[in-house]
Amino acid sequence: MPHYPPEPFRIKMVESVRLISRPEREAALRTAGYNLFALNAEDVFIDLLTDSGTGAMSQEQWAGIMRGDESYAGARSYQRLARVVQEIFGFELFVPTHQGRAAENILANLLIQPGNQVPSNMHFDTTEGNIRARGGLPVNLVIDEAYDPQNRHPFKGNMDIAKLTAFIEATGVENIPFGSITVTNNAGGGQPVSMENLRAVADTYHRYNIPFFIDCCRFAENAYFIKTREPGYAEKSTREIAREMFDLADGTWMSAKKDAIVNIGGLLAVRDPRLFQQVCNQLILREGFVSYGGLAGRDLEALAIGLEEGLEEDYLAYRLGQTAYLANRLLEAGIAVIEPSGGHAVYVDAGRLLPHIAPADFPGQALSAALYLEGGIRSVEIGSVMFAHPDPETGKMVHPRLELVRLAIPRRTYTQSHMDFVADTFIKIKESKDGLRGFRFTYAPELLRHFTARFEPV
Ligand code: PLI
Repeated sequence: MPHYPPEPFRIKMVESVRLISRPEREAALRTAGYNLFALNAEDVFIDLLTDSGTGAMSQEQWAGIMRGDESYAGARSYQRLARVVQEIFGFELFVPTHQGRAAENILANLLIQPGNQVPSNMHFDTTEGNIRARGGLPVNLVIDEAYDPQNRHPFKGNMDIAKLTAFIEATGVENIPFGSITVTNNAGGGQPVSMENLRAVADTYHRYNIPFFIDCCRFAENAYFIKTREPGYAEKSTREIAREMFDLADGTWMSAKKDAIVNIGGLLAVRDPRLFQQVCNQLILREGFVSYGGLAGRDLEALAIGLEEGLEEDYLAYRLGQTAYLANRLLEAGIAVIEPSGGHAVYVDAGRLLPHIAPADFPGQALSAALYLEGGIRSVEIGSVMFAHPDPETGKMVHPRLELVRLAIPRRTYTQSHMDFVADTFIKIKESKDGLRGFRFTYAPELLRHFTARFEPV
């Protein structure tokens, strides 16, 4: 008996992966300064660093790549994408971008003044970075349940409406250029946001005339969670649900490298024609003409096809089933993960597994390093390495509430036996976990430091 719906595809092309020897892994990790981003991908056996741009494209997408129209302006592939964006998102005004953070950069550049604050359930790191880079302050207002890994609230990505209202009143509308929400909530466990909450968030922003943007890179997974978990949505298609989500918003940006199952791409859509004009001007300055935005015509074609494939329900059932399978195997082995399992990744509670390593010594980094050494598995720390920052007033380090390791599952890429190998590796690590040590920085940049920091063992 399979443990989750069988893959609704078969494999037509393969890419070899190899588990290099333990001494080779030790040397690779040392050379990388104990930062898994600095490893050569060939030295990784199962790569769960990210689900971003790492999925397998379908035969339709590859065929689309061959049909891509590379005209500089008004390409056929752009028009196809525009039709799909209009149908799925309901936005007439949009531009392609080369990825999600390019859209964030344009938006932050146009809308954020120093001292402004931008609320969300939880901002992801690039969004935080782009807001801070313009002198703004990202503010996370997710419900408290999100910080309790064992709380099985079905929509732990929800925003706390009371906190949001209090935040707006305290900050002043004039200091809030826009409000956002991330679906699913990547920084908080890939947890979905309910339609009821999206509606309440939109109502709250709109009551104060604050434009509402959705950071929507995993919107299809969010829509499927709504279908399966929220009363009243079982009979609606994920496509209808997605449209209902976007109808609430004044704009959205997407890293298409997630739910559109492409290796590169993004988009930014707005309703306000005046803002759209400014977006186009910025895009031309930084990314490319409005009908390609830093992408090739073939990328636009694959993106248009991937947006539709990413909403297919048999695919989503398998996709979320695979994540839940890995989460359940870890839970059965007594390894705490964020529950219920999220969409694109399993988030292991490293703080709980390694209580002898203080947040300042980066327990998530210690667990990530151990996973690589034990099984050649690459994960990413989502804890103090990524999010700890000095308090602007006191200068004291503020640590995030959870020290997590994310196992992000690329789309349509790994099989159930890969998931079993990952779970078995965790079980081995658990047996000798008390011997694991923390890490300290030998180099750390000011913003987005997890990408390029270097470490040494404490
Ligand atoms: O990696 P980009 O620039 O295409 O997208 C940035 C980005 C924006 N929002 C959210 C919620 C993300 O998850 C995100 C990128 N995520 C990455 C790379 C990840 O590994 O989760």
